[in-house]
Amino acid sequence: MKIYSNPVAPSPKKVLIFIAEKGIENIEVEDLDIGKMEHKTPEYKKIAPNSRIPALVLDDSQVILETTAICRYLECLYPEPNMFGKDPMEIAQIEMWYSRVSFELMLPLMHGFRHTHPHMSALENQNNEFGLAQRELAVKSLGYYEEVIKQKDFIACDRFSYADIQTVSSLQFLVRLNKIDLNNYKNLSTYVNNIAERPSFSN
Ligand SMILES: N[C@@H](CCC(=O)N[C@@H](CS)C(=O)NCC(=O)O)C(=O)O
Repeated sequence: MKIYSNPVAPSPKKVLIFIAEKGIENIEVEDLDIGKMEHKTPEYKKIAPNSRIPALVLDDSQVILETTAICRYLECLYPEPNMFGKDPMEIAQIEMWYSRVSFELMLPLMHGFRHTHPHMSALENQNNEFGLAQRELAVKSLGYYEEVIKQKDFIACDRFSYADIQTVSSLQFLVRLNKIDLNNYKNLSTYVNNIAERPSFSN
């Protein structure tokens, strides 16, 4: 199998963290330089028509796009350690927190970054006003999640799960790119720093 990735892009990074957590060793990584538009070449568009990374190419040439779809596929092939839930309540909690974090935190942070950051002008049809409004929403959400995480080590259940990969990746990358200082959020900083000590996050 081969994963198309990029060393600083958060979406493929989530898959690489997932692969490391699972200890999967048979996946080749090919980095694409987004700055040089290597993800928009006709060759890559044959693999990923939406010009996004990550993309997982199987040995029989089938392609899986979308970070979570790739991770779910790998979870089926490599069930341990479990990342998407072992019983109905865990499955529901992980899905619930994954979705809530995606919509309430990651998306406003992502739009805030993509619509206001000069580096994104080549990739996004930027609307500064929209970006600033999304950033404002993200700040509200950070205040909310600062309370949510207060008594918890993990976002969804009493162990590390896919929902933590989504949450910590969003907080590590996208908060900074919105010029927000995560140190102002003591509980979230502690949560992120603890999880970031896992070997899977150090690659
Ligand atoms: N929903 C997709 C999003 C993938 C995505 O947006 N990847 C970014 C890198 S983190 C990308 O390819 N950006 C290129 C662009 O915006 O042109 C997923 O979860 O995999």
